[in-house]
Amino acid sequence: MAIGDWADRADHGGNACARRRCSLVSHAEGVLLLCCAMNPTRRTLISSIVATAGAAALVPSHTVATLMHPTRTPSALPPSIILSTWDHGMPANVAAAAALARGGSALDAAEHGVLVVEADPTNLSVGLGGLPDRDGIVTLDACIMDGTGRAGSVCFVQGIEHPVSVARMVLERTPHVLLAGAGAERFAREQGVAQRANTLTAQARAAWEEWKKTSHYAPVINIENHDTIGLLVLKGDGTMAGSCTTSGLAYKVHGRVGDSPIIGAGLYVDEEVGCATCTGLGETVLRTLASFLAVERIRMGDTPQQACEAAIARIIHKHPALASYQVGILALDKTGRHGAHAVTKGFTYALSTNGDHALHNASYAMH
Ligand code: SD4
Repeated sequence: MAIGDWADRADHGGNACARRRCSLVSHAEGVLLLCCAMNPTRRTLISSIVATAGAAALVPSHTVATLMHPTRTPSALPPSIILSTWDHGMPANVAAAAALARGGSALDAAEHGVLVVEADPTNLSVGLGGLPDRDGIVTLDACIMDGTGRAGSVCFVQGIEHPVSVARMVLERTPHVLLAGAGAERFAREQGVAQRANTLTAQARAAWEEWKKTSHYAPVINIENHDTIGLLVLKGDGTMAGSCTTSGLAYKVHGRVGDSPIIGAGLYVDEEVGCATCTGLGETVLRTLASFLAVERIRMGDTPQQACEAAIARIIHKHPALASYQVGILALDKTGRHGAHAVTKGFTYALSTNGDHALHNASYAMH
């Protein structure tokens, strides 16, 4: 598939292109094209594209919010904030900001941001380019949630290019929260989503073949393999949403589902308080419901940073025998303050404030 096709599908979720109605799409596509050609220098390249897009392309989201809510004055509005995991958070944030700038909702931004990463065939831990399970099969997990508590998830799905969009369909078109496996795939097909043959990319196949030589299971998650994308949005009107999407742990047991599609584990959003998302070794996050824990800590008075540190401390406390693993957590409160913390060094996150995008290193507990 041509890079342009990937970019087009990413920005429009596989639906008909609406670019003629949108003057900002070309900027988002610039990032998408770059994203699809990731290489060792991509951080520098992304930064420069992001800077260009951020400075020149994006209408400040408080302007959009003001247009949509004319009774509020700009000075009364919190800034629009987008927070997401790892280096691939940069192009995701740019796409999410573009969705807000087009007048989209926080939920639109949460979906459109991560579509970029799902569509990147070179990404080894998100989307159909991801590393497979032990049997050589890529299975995907994703969820999306808005600030009022509406949530949708899919897990253990195959051949679906944009599981986050199917998760959104679960949210908007069913009375349920979570659909799994073949049932989720059938639901997606019924909603008009094309299911593709679930073949490995050449890159993923080569890695799997190499792994099979030893079949050594070592869930090392760090900047080198980029990991899951979780993305949090606070729109200028105070509404919130989040999304989380992954191919899960490489070489997992077939059928394994991680934290990413589980509401409260990989993602939790409550716009009365704040939101949080996790990345890393999902079993530790499932056992502690770390995203829910962080949001509840904010509810009890923690800053987002304190909440992230408390969640990571709980994970470490509950896993004393576990050596050499990584979990990163991000949190955002309703006033726009953010937090980021990890078990060990190396967790990066992208922070965007009113169209100004920057990559940061999170603090970490184990030195
Ligand atoms: C999971 N938290 O499935 C996710 C992250 C992951 O490779 O494993 N990424 O546990």
